Amino acid sequence: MTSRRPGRPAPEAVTTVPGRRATSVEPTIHLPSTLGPSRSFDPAWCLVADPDPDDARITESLFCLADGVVGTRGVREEDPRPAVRPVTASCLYEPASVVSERPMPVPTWLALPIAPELPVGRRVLDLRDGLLIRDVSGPGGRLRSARFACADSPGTSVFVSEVDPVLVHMDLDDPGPHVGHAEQASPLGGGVALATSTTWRPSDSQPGGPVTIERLASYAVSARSAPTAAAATRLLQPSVQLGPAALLTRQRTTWSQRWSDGDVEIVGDIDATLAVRASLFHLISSATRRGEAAISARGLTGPGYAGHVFWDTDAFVVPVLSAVDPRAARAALEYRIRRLEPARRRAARHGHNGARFPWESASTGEDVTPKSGVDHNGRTTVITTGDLEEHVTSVVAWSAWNYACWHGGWGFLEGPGRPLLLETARYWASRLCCDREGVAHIDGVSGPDEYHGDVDDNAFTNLMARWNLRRGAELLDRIGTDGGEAADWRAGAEALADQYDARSGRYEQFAGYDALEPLKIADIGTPPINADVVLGPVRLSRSQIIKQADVLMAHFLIPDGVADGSLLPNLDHYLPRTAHGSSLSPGVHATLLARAGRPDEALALFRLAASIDLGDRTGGTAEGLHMANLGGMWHAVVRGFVGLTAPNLGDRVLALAPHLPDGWEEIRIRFRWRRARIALRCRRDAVHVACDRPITVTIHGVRAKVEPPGRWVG
Ligand code: IFM
Repeated sequence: MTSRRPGRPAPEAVTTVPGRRATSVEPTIHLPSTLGPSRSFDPAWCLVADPDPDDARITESLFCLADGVVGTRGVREEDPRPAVRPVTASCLYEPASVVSERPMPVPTWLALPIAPELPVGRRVLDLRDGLLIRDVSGPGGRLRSARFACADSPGTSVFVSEVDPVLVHMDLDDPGPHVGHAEQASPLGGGVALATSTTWRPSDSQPGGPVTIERLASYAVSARSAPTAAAATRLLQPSVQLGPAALLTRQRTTWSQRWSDGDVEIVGDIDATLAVRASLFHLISSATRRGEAAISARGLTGPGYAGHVFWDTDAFVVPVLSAVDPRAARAALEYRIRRLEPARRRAARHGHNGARFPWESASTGEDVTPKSGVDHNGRTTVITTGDLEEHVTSVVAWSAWNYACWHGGWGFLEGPGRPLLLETARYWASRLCCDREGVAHIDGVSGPDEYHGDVDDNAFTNLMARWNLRRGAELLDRIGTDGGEAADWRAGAEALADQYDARSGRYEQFAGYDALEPLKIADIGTPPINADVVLGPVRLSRSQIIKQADVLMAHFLIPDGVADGSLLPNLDHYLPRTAHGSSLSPGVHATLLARAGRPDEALALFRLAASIDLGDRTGGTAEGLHMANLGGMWHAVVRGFVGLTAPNLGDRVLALAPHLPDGWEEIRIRFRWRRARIALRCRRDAVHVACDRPITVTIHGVRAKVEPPGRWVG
């Protein structure tokens, strides 16, 4: 099998520091005066980009501002034709071929007739409230601008600038408001309408002084029917009445609440703090809280992977949202719930029961994985991932269960989440094949390691299917409408081959893996590396080099579903064979190394994860940020270094097992769990637990009850 988008080989040099934190920046950030006083620059909250024409598209991804409905890349406001379309709307696609869908082009709200002669200058993205600020002087004059995507009014964006009149290329005698409209419909039924209102006014105090330009824009977006311009205007009206300053006040309130519900700070490591905060910012920004959230592999930050939704969302993104923004997590699960019918049809087409979710999903819920691609030599290759990567189905079920453990409880699983558990279990029950000895197998799949396609008994796929069957049976027991299915599912789960060898404590990745050429990654280069480019697909598929965590994904997702004591033997076996050729990989390994009590090794992988987008480490950031990797950094800190485990349904104790690497004095995290808001400060010798309701925790197994407002434990 060939990998779909080989990309360029990763550079040799190892950067251990995220590349977008400036060390010397003026202590004050100047805003256009309409938006209030200047603010202080805080290196733990501010991403900075100096002008660099070579990486403009990378910065555009990193500076994308999104609100779950639309995302606007960090293009300069006056850029009439940026290389990548600047605006993306959630879950809005058009047909790309007979089988596929791609994001529908969306009209842009920017492209102002100002300052074409000015350089882009230094820009700061202030994560505290999602304000993108630009302050640039050139031979032609000066421009100060700020813009934001209204977090409490999704679809609406604000741009304000103060600019020398000579740079303004429009009739300044007519201050407006100038109203604009655009509409675009998708042949798939959905569409978008845009309304803008633009005003400009000369300086009151200084003749010939800077002109203030304000533009407000609202997008009405629907995946089902094309909205009218009137609908967009109705959305825009309240914002026009409030004006930019009041909208910014609301923006601050909304983001301050979001950060108080979910934050990460690492005392002693500003780079790590900034990396995780930037991750949280972009993850939270990519999800709507109403209806359904279609969170693609690149969120709303760029066109990579054609805007398709992968298992990345269910395994890496939804768990973060479950802990920091439960309504967004619920909306992401709703996206899967609303696509059960096509998943059922797909299972039926293959002669199975239940529901099989697609490897790549867009608006319809049919599988939209392309059937061919182009490799690094320009040759057309067959893409088989859509047929073979079946594990997405059990990971959707896992994501629903995990959400229930954090928030939804049995109520969610017995109600709207029920088919996500039961229909997937039904699929696996009919997908298993028993041999004469009564051992059940799953043949002809690809696990997460895409270097080895079409294998039998992939340990991860089988372990997840077993987990899915057991949890499905548990739910059937609870709702009491069984008819013998629960017993069948339990029997299937017990019969499944899992490739475990009790003597070595190791899972063989799939039947026959151990007999492959015993190459290690050090034999061919330094990860991250595109091993398919180095070895060629044929030799690669005959070697033990793997693209990303595969067996270890089971330890990552279902630690209670793998053999006791099997984490270390599998880490020590598979990590030296892993290319980290997928951005999903470093965060998983960082999490597991920290959990295994090896925090310094974990930190190296964490830094690799941080460099993937902040340093464009693998050359893919221009096409959008890697959502799974952003999630992976949160997992590494929260589930890895802090060692936080939310209890299973029915249990009520939060477990912590902190392991801090050298140089990290304290890890501070905030999250929500069930009805509580919790803040932890983890040091090597003690943990401060703050909460707004009584909770019970264990720290390295020692139990403590904590009453609000909290106390030191340990
Ligand atoms: O889902 C991933 C896959 O695991 C590896 N290739 C890229 C996909 C999208 O991020």
